[in-house]
Amino acid sequence: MATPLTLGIVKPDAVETGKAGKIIAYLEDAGFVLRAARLVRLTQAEAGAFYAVHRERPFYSGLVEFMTSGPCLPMALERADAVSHLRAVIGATDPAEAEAGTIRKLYAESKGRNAIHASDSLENAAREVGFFFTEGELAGLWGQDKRKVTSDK
Ligand code: 3AN
Repeated sequence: MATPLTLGIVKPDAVETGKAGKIIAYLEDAGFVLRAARLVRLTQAEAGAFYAVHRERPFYSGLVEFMTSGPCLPMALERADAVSHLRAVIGATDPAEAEAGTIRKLYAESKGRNAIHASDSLENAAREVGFFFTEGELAGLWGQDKRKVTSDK
């Protein structure tokens, strides 16, 4: 079975406008379990490294500036088919093109300020979860006995 963990980040626009709780509630209702989460203020170096894959894109410097503009909330999220399911529920990059009922349709302002990040592949999910959380945190926050079974909700 595919790894059930993926990385979501409530971006600075959604934290600033008080949407973080609503987004977490949406994700929990969609069957995701919060394995780890932390409010952080990324440095330029951290945001630049996280989005290094977009280094050559015209929006890169604006993206780094935005992601460092305020606190954001990285989350290690567990669910069956976590990567593909999170991509499905966040909706298109541009909220104007996102399907009704998706997180970006509900909470995003624009293509740049689009409320949430989600890993786009299994490989990136592993890298991105590791960018924010240690193995010890992922294993240690939930005792094995308390860990919820991955939901197919
Ligand atoms: P997604 O987040 O939907 O996977 P990507 O990977 O194409 O989208 O882009 C990463 C991030 O870069 C987006 N979440 C968005 O914040 C920003 N971004 C992408 N395209 C643009 C654009 N044309 N103008 C401004 N920001 C953009």
